[in-house]
Amino acid sequence: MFLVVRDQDIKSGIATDKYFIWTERILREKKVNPFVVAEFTASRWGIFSGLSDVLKLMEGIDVDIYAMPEGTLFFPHEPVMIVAGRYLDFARFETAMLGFVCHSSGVSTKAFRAKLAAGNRKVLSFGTRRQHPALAAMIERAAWIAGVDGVSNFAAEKYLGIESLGTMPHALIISFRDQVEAWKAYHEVVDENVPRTMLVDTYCDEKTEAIRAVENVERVDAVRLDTPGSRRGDIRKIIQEIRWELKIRGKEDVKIVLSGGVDIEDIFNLRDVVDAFGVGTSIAGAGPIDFSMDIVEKEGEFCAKRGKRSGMKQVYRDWKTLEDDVRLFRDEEPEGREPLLKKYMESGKMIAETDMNKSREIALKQMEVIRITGREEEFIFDRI
Ligand code: PCP
Repeated sequence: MFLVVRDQDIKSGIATDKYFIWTERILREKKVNPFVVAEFTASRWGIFSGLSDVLKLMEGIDVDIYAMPEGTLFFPHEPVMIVAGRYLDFARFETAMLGFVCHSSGVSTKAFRAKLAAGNRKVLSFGTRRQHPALAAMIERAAWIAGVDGVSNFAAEKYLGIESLGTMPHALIISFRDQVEAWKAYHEVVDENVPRTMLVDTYCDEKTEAIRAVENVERVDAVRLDTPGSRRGDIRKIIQEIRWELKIRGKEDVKIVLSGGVDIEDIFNLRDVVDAFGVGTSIAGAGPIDFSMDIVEKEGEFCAKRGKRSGMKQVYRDWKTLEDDVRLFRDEEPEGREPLLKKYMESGKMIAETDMNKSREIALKQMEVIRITGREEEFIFDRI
């Protein structure tokens, strides 16, 4: 019904670049089909994700796949994934494999930066509405892996098994015409375990509405300010004012949620006054990581195009510093470091599973090391 390439067409390999169709034909006709090792690298750092879809795509195809677990921080030129097999068996899948990891890793990397920028404050993924709805589960999964505290798309419950969350739209307030009526109705109807986060910027000044909310509704857990960009005032001052008014009314426990055009800099600059950030476009609309797939060995011999390093490689990490040592796969392991690339597929059979919650733990652990080693701002502001 919708203009989406179907699963079976991706799986059969028609969602590919035309030049692979010609390449297959030429190689077949000339009976050339070398055993190759191809690696996926980018010239920037990021958080790797999208592997689970690559494995589903390649299942049943006679290749071996090694990869960093999703959620792993990678640095420029490090292989995040390696595919080994007869070239003709996987040539046409380069486009889809790259699409899966480039897009997902782009979202994960931006979400990781947002979460790092927020310090101990929360980041919520609010942005699936900025992308094609067919991608909602992929986007929420990529953001979740990178450590966001919650996702808003309801489909995440069905597709990912994680609870979705949210507050209320302006449409609810406008439907009632009166904020207080809408807030009260929300409190009455919505499940008890859902935080009462009242949207306080529909008709009046945010401060005025926040006061009306706590003075008129039985339970208010948080207030949400959704239009910081369109206010002429200084949003920091507005938030501080709201905090003061809540405090003198004995409501200092009421949290403040900020959403609407929130980007990395806003999160970093306002994390001392905001409790949670609802982030849409900045995360969901993140640009892709420009991974490329390059052949680095052919029939057991080193080879690579110019600008790329030949040879199948392993990445060894020092988890205390996040420093990596890249060596040939066949070379000796350095001491005290963990090899990051693990074997996930052997001759088309999955031999290891991906797990988005374990991946999230990996991402959060790296965030902690970045904080401890004082490198926060390097990553937040993308200065690696
Ligand atoms: C949406 C929602 C989120 C916004 C988008 C996040 O606002 O309330 O806070 O997306 P962004 O980071 O790309 O701005 P609206 O579209 O104004 O919808 P509503 O008023 O119904 O909340």
